[in-house]
Amino acid sequence: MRTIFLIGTASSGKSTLTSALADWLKENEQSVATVNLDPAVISLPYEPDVDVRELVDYEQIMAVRGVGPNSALIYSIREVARNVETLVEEIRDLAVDYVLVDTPGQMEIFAFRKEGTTIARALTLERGAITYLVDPVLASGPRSFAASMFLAASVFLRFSMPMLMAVTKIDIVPPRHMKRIARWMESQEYFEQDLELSSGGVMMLMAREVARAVGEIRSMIPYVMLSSKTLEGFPALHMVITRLFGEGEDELR
Ligand SMILES: Nc1nc2c(ncn2[C@@H]2O[C@H](COP(=O)(O)OP(=O)(O)OP(=O)(O)O)[C@@H](O)[C@H]2O)c(=O)[nH]1
Ligand SMILES: [Mg+2]
Repeated sequence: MRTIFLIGTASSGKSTLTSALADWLKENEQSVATVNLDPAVISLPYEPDVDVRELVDYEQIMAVRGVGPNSALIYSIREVARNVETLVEEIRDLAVDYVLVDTPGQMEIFAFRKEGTTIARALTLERGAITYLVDPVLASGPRSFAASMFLAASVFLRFSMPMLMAVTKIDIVPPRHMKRIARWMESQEYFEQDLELSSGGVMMLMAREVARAVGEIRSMIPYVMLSSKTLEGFPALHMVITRLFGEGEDELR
């Protein structure tokens, strides 16, 4: 059983990718279960097999405790962490090849709180990996690209788990922009040059160090570019996932 956690900033495409990847894996004769970990979500593009909304009532927490939406999310995730065994049992009973875990929209609530790592550890019944979604909309310039890479690195630091980056929505981003992102990913020199050109003052002095750090992050975390709408990049995604799980190049039956 391989558990894949889909983590990314709000609206980066986690739920859409969960849905599309589940369908893609099923078409390739793998058994798949989807898990919704977002207590506050109203509608999803897939029918989750395991749903955290059956464990916690986000609206009620908000009403009873008289707190706002983000605090209610924090209380909800605490409640989930306390009762995580229920989810574990449900997942174990499904006995599938792949478990896809769609995490909450408010990334920091899952990624930067101890409840998130507790839940991730518990839901990794055998092997686990993270697919970190990079929203190309939030990487439109060299500086925002660097910020996106640092965010990915902080998620990598939080969870001791193999991780890959998936740059999403390539069907709606202009090809010119996608090419720039690909070159920033591939060439530290090219990225440093662009970063210098887009920066002034202190940032310009830091460009070399920032580019070096981004290069290091890139060398530690593999990446793919994909679209959950056209499914472009899905075979590459599967190949990287397979490699992360240490199962050779291609183990589709
Ligand atoms: N064209 C296109 N749109 C996408 C793709 N992936 C996601 N979207 C759209 O982007 C929006 C956000 O996608 P979601 O899957 O809800 O993103 P999310 O990360 O689950 O969002 P939250 O859980 O609210 O943080 C939706 O309108 C999706 O239809 C893609 O690959 N291509
Ligand atoms: Mg979502």
